[in-house]
Amino acid sequence: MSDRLNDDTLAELAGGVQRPSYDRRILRTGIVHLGVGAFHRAHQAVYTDDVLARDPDWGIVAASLRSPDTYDALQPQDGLYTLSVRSQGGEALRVIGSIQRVIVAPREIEDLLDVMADPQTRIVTLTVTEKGYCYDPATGALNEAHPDIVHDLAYSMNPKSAPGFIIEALRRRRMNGVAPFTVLTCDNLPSNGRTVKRVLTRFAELVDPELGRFVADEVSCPSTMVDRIVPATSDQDRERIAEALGVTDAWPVVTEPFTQWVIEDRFPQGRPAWEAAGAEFVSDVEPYEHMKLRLLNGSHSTLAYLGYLAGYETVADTMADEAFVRLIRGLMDEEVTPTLHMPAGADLESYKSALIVRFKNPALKHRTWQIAMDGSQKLPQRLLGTIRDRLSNGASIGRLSLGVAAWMRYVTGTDENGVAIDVRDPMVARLQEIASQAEGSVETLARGLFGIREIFGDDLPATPRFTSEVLAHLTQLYKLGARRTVSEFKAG
Ligand code: CS2
Repeated sequence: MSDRLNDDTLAELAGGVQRPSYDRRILRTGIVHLGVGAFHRAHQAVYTDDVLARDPDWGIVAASLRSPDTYDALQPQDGLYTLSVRSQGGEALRVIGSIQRVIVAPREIEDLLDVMADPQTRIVTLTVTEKGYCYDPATGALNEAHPDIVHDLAYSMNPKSAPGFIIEALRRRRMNGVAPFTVLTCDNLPSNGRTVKRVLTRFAELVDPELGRFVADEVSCPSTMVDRIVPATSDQDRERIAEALGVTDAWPVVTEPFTQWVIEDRFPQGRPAWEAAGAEFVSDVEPYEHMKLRLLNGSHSTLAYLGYLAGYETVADTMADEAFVRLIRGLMDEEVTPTLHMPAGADLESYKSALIVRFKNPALKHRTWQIAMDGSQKLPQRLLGTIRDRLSNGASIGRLSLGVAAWMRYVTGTDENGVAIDVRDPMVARLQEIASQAEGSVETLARGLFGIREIFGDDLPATPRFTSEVLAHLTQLYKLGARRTVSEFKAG
């Protein structure tokens, strides 16, 4: 077996592999990151790696809030890992050095709170996925009945959830007279900064009303739009990358050439010069966020449910079917674009054309099953917000409602051949209870799922144009299957 990637073997790496251009030993920790998954390592950690040579104050301590897997892979590597950028044109490898240390939160609670409370830490970034915020997807308010929130309010010094860690760390900073860090969410939530601020303020209020006022008045939560497609790493990726490096990397991350980060510039304690790495600082992220969530993620979820049901393993496989390309292009051009209000100079046409190319990238094995996860948390901002805008203008929702119907068909947990689907969703028990109670009636199934207020709110289930279109598509999906439904799709 070859050596492991780490500070000692860095110098031995095969030629052509880019490596940190700065001295890692002099880094100081300026950022704590919560949720050290592949996305963070292919996005914010890379932007930060780009600026450390000029400013060593922004090293990252990254925490997993649940599993020790990333720690186990990265700790023996001194936090180093490989970023593989893949396209049809080939693969470029780069070793990223910005993560100084990985912490497994459940077993090192005090360590994590210490570093979060340290005055040197000035930003806490997050990629904990939609469900990690413990909020109600339909209203964006803290879900006070969430088991982790109930736990964290009862034992606030021993938190489990992201809001629990942040508020306890802010409480300690306030007690010590240390200014609060900036909270920078990098998840695909609607109005992500505002949502996080709302969730944190409410949580703090429940701990102590004065702390609530402090969070409301003093803590900055800029909104961000983050974009880079990062599929789960496979064993094949690991083998290919080890071969190319000449050393073993237990957990490289694989991504596409495209990357984008749009951030509201509200960092009272300072920030890295991420613009030097290509980040865009703006005063209002919302138009970019709508563009990205509705065009990219809305298409992604639609492709994931329909593609999975049609028997396609990856997004690229799905996009090799021209009928799906037509559907997605129509979804973007005719149903999403009219709902967007972009600042002058934004080029939606090139963004959409680039999206089609990105989805088709055959070098990325982005499984439809992966994107299909957690639909209950994703549907509102990816499809339902657009549907509401369209309905209020009396405009068509044919493709958007087909996406919703495909989600309904998918979460029943049985595919078109009668084979079980491994549905991953925080609401999976409720979804499958509804499916089993429907006893084969498509109408009862749809009615049951529309009744989930946390997803559909009170308005959509009471809007016959919406419910009847979804039901018609769902009926079609059962009758014809996903492939024929897509190939025979006609805009109404
Ligand atoms: C995907 C996103 O898994 C998913 O739900 O839609 O992770 C998507 O790849 C990123 O948002 C792209 O920026």
